[in-house]
Amino acid sequence: MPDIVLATLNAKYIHASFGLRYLMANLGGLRERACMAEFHINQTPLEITEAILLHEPHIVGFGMYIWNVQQTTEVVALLKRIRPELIVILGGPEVSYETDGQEIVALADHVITGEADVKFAEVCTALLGDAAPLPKVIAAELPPLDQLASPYDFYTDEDLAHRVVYVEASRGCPFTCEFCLSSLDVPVRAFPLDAFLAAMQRLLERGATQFKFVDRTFNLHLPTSMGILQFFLDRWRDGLFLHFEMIPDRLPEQLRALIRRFPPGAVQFEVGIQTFDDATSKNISRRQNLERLADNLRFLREETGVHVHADLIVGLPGEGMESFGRGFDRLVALGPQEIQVGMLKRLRGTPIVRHDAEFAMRYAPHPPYEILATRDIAFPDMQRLRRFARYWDIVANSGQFTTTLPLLLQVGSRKSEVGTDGASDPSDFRLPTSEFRLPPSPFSSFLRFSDWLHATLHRTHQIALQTIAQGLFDFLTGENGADRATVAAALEADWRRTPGRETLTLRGMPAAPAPAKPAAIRTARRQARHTQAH
Ligand code: B12
Ligand code: SF4
Repeated sequence: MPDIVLATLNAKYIHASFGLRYLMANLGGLRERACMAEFHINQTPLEITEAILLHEPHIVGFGMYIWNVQQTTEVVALLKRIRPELIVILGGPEVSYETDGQEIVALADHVITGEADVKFAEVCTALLGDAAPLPKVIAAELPPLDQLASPYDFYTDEDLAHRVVYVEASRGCPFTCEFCLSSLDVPVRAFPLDAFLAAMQRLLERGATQFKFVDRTFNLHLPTSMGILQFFLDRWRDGLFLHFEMIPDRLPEQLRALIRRFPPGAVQFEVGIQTFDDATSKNISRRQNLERLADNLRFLREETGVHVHADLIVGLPGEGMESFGRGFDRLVALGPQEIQVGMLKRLRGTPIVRHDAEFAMRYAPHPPYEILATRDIAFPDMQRLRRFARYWDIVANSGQFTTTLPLLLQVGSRKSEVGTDGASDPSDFRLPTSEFRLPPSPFSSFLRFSDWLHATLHRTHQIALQTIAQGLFDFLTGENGADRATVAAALEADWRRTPGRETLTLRGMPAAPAPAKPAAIRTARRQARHTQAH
């Protein structure tokens, strides 16, 4: 039986815990006395507790993140009730700052803050030997990356076949965005590139196809970014998929030339933009060159097959509904395949708290500590934007309605502005007051749809795609007075893009004939749907 169990609750089964694999790899002589136990947040605390206790460990280490702190607190409470002598060690970003007052910290024996790759082994050695008692909170020094044992062999064949494989060529971020935990991770440190690429080679040989880089800013150091891209390009095979996080205003010509050479949909860039408002950028200490950003996004969309996933944040200090809307419209015009609208979260340790008083920032007290209201966005409007984000994900980011979406976003499409074809009457839906301040634009058009959809369905989750299609039809033809045949044809085209589907039936339209011969069924990936549409 292992003396040490390294456990964590992942956000979903498909996400393997990278942090635990580092700790396992660097346990040295204790490695044979340890095992990993990964769970996901939808498993019950009792089931998790039972599985951990089956190992009869002396020490359990938990990887703590914003997505698992509530459930892990229950697990630790159960473990301590059943086996009070069990030593519980916590680590990870959620317990690396503001440890005072956290329920789970009170329940645990030790907390190791920061990068614990090496420190965890040291602490376990001390606890399993007869060293002097250790303090409750132990700070890990930054580990020397060139001396760390590689974690990649701890991805099993099952991980490689069914889960996202996380990899990293560097740690830390030189930027100081106040909402982000990585702003505290200075300085930037790189893993030796040759050893890193050798590890990637082994993963490729073992059949890995999906590589998700967790480097905060992939395009920070040009020779390294180019070395990595060239490495994968030289070994390219069908089915490979690479994901990188990048800063949007740095894409020199040498990097552009390499990026152009990847096949469509094979590379995804997550581009953090967060806000287009200068004053807001200043408030959160984020520097970006908006002109270069626009030029780079245009390049990526027009000259490459890269899937661009751009992030905006709702609720930043100083950003109101209108300025957020203007930013959203600028981004829509730049045409990324996905716009991730995220609600601001107050992450433990981040300096954004300095704005709490001036901007009346109100965050939920429980994880994920989402913004509820600010000086510039009252709670009812924040709720509208939260729903906007959710519906945008379902309708736009999903890639399911790429033909219909432009009909919804086109400016000047309201019934009052373009007249009506005399179709169904609008429901008793009323526009919320702040709507009247917003000029017609993709943002205000989608916000109207989002308000209407919520007033009609009263929910934002568990909505069948057929229900969304009907909602789009009813809104566009009823509220916007669009031509019924045009909308039905667009929805039909979207529907048929996924082969093998039943015919789309829309209330208020005769059923369209089914296609003569269904095409072969392919894996329906979000990226693939966007690629087919553009
Ligand atoms: C992969 C990832 C995810 C995955 C989930 C992965 C999983 N296993 O389930 C997905 C994409 C789902 C995700 C989602 C979110 N994420 Co995320 N994510 C990451 C990311 C990019 C990589 C994590 C990683 O592997 N890092 C590399 C490893 C080596 O570092 P590490 O995990 O921190 O581990 C080290 C230490 O923490 C410590 N440690 C770890 N485990 C243990 C265990 C013990 C016992 C000890 C002693 C120490 C220890 O030692 C490790 C080695 O140095 C990080 C950013 C980053 N680059 O780290 C953000 C990050 C973890 N995510 C973050 C956030 C905010 C989110 C979201 C809320 C974002 C959003 N949507 O708004 C969501 C929440 C999801 C939900 N359901 O609620 C924050 C976390 C803040 C927090 N307090 O936890 C981070 C740090 C990003 C940031 N810069 O702000 N995320
Ligand atoms: S948001 Fe991105 S650029 Fe800013 S500190 Fe975080 S990781 Fe760095």
